[in-house]
Amino acid sequence: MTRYSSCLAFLFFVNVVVAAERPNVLFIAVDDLRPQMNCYGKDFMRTPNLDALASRGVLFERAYCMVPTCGASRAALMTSVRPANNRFTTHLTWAEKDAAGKIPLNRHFKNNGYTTISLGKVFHHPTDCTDGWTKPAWRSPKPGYQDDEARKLAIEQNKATWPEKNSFNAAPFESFEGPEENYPDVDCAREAIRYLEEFSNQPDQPFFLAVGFLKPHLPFNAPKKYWDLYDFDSIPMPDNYFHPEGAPVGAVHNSGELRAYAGIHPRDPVDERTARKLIHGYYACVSFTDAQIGKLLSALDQLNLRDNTIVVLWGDHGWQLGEHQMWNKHSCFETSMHAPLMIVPPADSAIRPGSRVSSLAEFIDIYPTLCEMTGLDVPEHVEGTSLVPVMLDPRLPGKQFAIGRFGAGDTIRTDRFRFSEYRQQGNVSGNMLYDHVMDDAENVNVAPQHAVTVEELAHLLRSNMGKPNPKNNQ
Ligand SMILES: [Ca+2]
Repeated sequence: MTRYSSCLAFLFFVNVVVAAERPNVLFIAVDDLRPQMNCYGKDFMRTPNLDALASRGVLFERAYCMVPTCGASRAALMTSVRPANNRFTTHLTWAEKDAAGKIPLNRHFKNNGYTTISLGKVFHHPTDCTDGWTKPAWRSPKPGYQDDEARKLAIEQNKATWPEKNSFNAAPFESFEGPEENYPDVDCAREAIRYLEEFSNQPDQPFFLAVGFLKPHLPFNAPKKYWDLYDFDSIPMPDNYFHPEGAPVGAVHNSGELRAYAGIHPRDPVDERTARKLIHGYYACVSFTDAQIGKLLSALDQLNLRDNTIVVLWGDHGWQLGEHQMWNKHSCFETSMHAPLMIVPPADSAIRPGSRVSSLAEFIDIYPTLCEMTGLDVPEHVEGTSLVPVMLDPRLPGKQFAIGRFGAGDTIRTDRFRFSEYRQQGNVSGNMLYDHVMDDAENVNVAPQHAVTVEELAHLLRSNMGKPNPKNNQ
C-alpha cells in the first residue's frame, strides 16, 4: 500500500467512525401549521403526540419563519439565507435558483456521509436541490379529496356561481368516513416508517429523514374521527374578526388563497358559520397530522432509534384563522410569522427534556443548530446562528430580533414590539408598530404615537434584513 492510499484508507476509516457516532435526524415539516397545539397553550387542542414531542425536547415559544408562504419559507430555512425583495418571494420559490451556489441543508448532510431522504412536501418543488437527496424525493400519489364526485361538482358550482374568480378549487374542507389510509399524509407516514425500519438495520449509517406532511394546509380534508374531536357548536369566532385600526395599505390582504375554494365569496367577509367550519376543519387537520407524527415517534421507540435520533418539528409559517378577518398566511402580522418549532436532542445530550425557550428564534437558525448537534461544520454562507446555547440554558437572552418579510413588507420582531415597513418603488409607503405588552393581538397600529421607537426599529430592520440577490436584478 502506498503512503497515499494508506492515507486515504485512514481518512475513510475516520470518516466512517465519526459518521457512525453521529446522531440521526428526523426532520418533520408540517405545512401551514401555526402554534395551534396544546403544548403551545391551546389547551382545547387534541395534540397528544406533538405534546409528547415537546416533553421529550425543547419547545421554542417564539420562533419565526422568514417568509410566510410555502416555497419561500422552506427555501430560506433549508439554505439559512435571509430573504430579500428579490430572493425567496413566492410560494413557488426554488431554493437552488434563488440561493445558487449555497449548500442546502440536505446536501450538507449528504456530503458528510448521511443517507438523506425526502418524503412528502419538504422543498416546495420535489426536484428542488435534488442532488442533496440520496434518492429522488418521494411524494404520495394518493388524492387529496376522497369523494371525487363531490370534488368535481363543487368545482363546477364554483365556476357557475362566481365566473369572475381567477381559479376554481373544490370545497375548502372534507370530512371522510372511510379508511384514513386513503389520504396522502397517512401514506407518507407509512413510507417514513418503512425507511426507519430499513435504517434500524444499518446502525453504522446515519440518516437524515425529512418527512413533510400536507395538512393542515387547505383544503381541510381529514377523516371524520378527527373532526369529531371538536364540537362545532363550541368553536368560537376570533376575538378580533375585524380589520386592525390604522394598518397601512397593503398590510391586510383579502385572503385570496381561500377565495378560490367553492362556497367562498370572491370579496365579502366569510360568514360566521363558514368561518367556524373552517376553524373546525383546521383543528381536525392538526389532530390528523398529530396522529401521523405519533406513528413516527412510536416507530422510533420500537426500532430502538430514539436514543440516537434528533427530531425537529416545524410548521413552515403561521396562519390567520380569521384574525383581522384574514385567512391563510401572506402577511407581516404575528399570526403569519409565528410558527411552531421543537427540537428533541439525542438521549446523551445535556439539553433538558421538556425545556421551553422564550427568547426569539428565526428559521434560518435551524441549519446551524443541526450542524452543531451533529458535529458538522457550518458552511460559510449560513446567516443563522445555532440555538444550542439557549437549548442548554433557556435563561440566556438569545436573539435580540427576528426579521422576516412578505411582498412589499419587511418586518422585525423584538422582545416587545413588532414593526413592519412597506415599500413602493423603493420608497417607504407605510409602516405599523404593535406593542405586544399592550396589544398582543396587534389590533391598533401605534406607529404614529411612537416616533422614536419607529426610528430605532426601522434602523435595526434595515441594517439587518437580507441582502438582495444581485443575480435576480433585471
Ligand atoms: Ca405552507
